[in-house]
Amino acid sequence: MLLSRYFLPVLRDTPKEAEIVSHQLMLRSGMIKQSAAGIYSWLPLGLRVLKKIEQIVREEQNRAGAVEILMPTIQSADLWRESGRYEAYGKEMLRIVDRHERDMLFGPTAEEVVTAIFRDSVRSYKDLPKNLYNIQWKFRDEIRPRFGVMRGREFLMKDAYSFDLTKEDSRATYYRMFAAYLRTFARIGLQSVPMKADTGPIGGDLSHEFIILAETGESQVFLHEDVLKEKVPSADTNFFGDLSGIFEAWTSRYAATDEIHDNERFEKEVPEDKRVTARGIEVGHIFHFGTKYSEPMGAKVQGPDGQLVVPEMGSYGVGVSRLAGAIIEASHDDAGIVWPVPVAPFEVGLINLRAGDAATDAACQDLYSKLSSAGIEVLYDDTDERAGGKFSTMDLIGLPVQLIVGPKGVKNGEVEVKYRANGERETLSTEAGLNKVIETINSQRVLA
Ligand code: 5CA
Repeated sequence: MLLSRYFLPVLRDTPKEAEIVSHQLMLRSGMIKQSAAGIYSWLPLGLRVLKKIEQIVREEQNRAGAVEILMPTIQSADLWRESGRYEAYGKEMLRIVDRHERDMLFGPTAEEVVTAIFRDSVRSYKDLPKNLYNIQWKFRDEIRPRFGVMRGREFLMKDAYSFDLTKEDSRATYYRMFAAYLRTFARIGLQSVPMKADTGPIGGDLSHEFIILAETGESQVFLHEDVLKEKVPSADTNFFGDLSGIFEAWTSRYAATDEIHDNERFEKEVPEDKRVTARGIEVGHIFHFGTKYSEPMGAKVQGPDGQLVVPEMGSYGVGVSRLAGAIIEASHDDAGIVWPVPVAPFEVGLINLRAGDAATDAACQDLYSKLSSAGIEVLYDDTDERAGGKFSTMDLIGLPVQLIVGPKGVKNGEVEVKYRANGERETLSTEAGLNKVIETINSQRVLA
């Protein structure tokens, strides 16, 4: 992509309305634009990040046997009357009346819609288990939308819903989603910690939040330091085998948010030098709630002995748009964002220090096409802005590697490579620089 053709409305000053660094940097780097309180447009740079997060979430859901669908944003109130949640959900639900005076709503979650899909099309235990997910916009009329996309009113969520024949099977599904979440956040470049949680309006007997540690997090968290050393399941894990060992390993030590924190237990179970108190951001939340929706909504399948069985359910959410902010909270410096390669909007920023100079233009064009042919995503700053402005924009938008090309270097057959994460720079021959950039990006793209 040529910067001269791109739409990158960067701001030099920090917008006053933004309280936390991710919100400030998302506005400054032209990723998002507020449209109304808690409602944002995603501009090109932000949209690329959002799509990358979405794709990683999707790949890990698919790996764990979940099947993608797409449910509507607008739902019928009648479905929610069947589950008994229409009145209970309260003011966070945006209620709409259509032209025929029918009560509709903008979905804050989709347990009812998916249970209705299931009940009308699955009849036999032989069709179980099923796990259906979608990545769709949700609306919750939060009383205090704040922190940009971290607590929005409209936000993108991945929500999966599982149906199993027995409690035992649905536990196994819960563990599978648990393991998938560990991989998902690790692939995004984040260290997540699962913590036992309250179930709130979703309900159920078993629930975990996945928390990213960051100073600006909304929750206070308490944990045993060694939880941070647990290993994430590798790609060759058999996701359809017994995953209870992974679950046990990650949940055997103390880890809780302030909502359910028990200080006496914390001090009893965790040696003093292992106690970590920090702030965290909830990026995922999983629930195991049995027949809370399947029962009242009449979802049943024929069991092996001919009797009707009400399936056991769970639901599993990831805050896809919130993650864009959470990554920035976890990865930035004074100059701007520092994107992990797997979610970077572009992988390489190519900087032409003398746009208009024929030799420099030709060298940049050559590097641009070679990187592109190697499958690297490049944002090429071909504008005639001064060098200082180019450097600060590149640092602000946080692309992992910068390739800097000026007339002097071109004469000597050299380029400069800068690594955004540690600020290191090196001057290499053009060919060595090109290979180094390709190697660096490829080595950081995927988690084994
Ligand atoms: N039905 C369940 C699971 S699919 C559910 O709705 N869970 S939830 O309420 O915990 O939301 C799932 C995830 O969405 C949260 O972990 C959080 O990351 C994200 N989320 C929730 N509310 C907001 C919000 N107002 N803004 C941005 N993200 C949000």
